[in-house]
Amino acid sequence: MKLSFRWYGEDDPVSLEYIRQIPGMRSVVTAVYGVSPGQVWPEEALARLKHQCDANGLVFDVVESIPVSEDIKLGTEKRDEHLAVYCENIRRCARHGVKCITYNFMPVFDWTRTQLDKQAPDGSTSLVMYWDQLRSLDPLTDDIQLPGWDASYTQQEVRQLLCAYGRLGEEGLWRNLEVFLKAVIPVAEECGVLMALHPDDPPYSIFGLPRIITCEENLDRVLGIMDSPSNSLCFCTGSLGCARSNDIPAMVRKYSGMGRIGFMHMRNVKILSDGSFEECAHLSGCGSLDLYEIVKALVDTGFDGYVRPDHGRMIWGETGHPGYGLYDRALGAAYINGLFEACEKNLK
Ligand SMILES: [Mn+2]
Repeated sequence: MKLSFRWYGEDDPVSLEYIRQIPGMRSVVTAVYGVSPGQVWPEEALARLKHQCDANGLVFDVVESIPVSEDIKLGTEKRDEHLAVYCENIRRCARHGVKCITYNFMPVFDWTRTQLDKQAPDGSTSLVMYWDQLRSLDPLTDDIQLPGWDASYTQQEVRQLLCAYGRLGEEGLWRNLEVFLKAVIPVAEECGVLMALHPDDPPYSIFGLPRIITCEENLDRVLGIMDSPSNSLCFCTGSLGCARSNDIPAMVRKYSGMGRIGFMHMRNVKILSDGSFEECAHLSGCGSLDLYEIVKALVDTGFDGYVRPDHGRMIWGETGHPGYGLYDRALGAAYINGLFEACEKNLK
């Protein structure tokens, strides 16, 4: 496996100088920020990222993410133009050494949480999603702003998007995903890039929006649309793991065995009795997921893709991007290293 770490660029309080000190760290996962979906990424910005990583002995070869515009997801009249830009961005990333590009196909909102700094008994804080907080909200009538949501939309725009996706429905979203994959996967193949689709977080409908990257049946369907190694998964254990019905170690074993996982996001999550969830430390004993069984499934199937510790808690007084501090993600990386070393030595 290739150990990697997400970096939000020069504004990230976590520096590359610190990231390189994590044992076994190889790759930087980043993106060109400040460019809207549907616009090309300047070559100079990509060259700069590569240079910054090189200067720190790290490899810039994973992008997270190139966002997919709502026009592509909705299939508006701007779709073809945005698809052409998307393909151009794949080519540009590849020219600067990128091998894996993450994206998601979630309508309107990225990940959904109700609080970003919920304090645990040990004093650490983490992201949580509590149904009793979410149920009381209705984006069609209330002016709500949840953490993680794109603040650039006005409430009126959010309502229009919600209505448009309501009309589109799940099958409409599937059709638009198919159009997207058929346009970008051949370009990715040509460039030697893996497109890694991140699951919906959490993997079920929120506010009636269609969500399709949610479960084994639907992941099978995605991979079947284009039977190409470039049509791969970013398997996020914490996102898929918020639904008890997803058997995460079994799914990892299956898709890694098929050679269809380009990128692993590894984190743990604690599912509560009403289906709410709390992000927690990576250690299996701290949450609902068995990280040992997940790593064992990867090692048994000869996984050679990218792995990164996903969201960490905020500990030791650190502040910064919620979920993306240095300390707890570094602890996660060390734990992941240990699990891989043990599983690999056991195999021999
Ligand atoms: Mn993830």
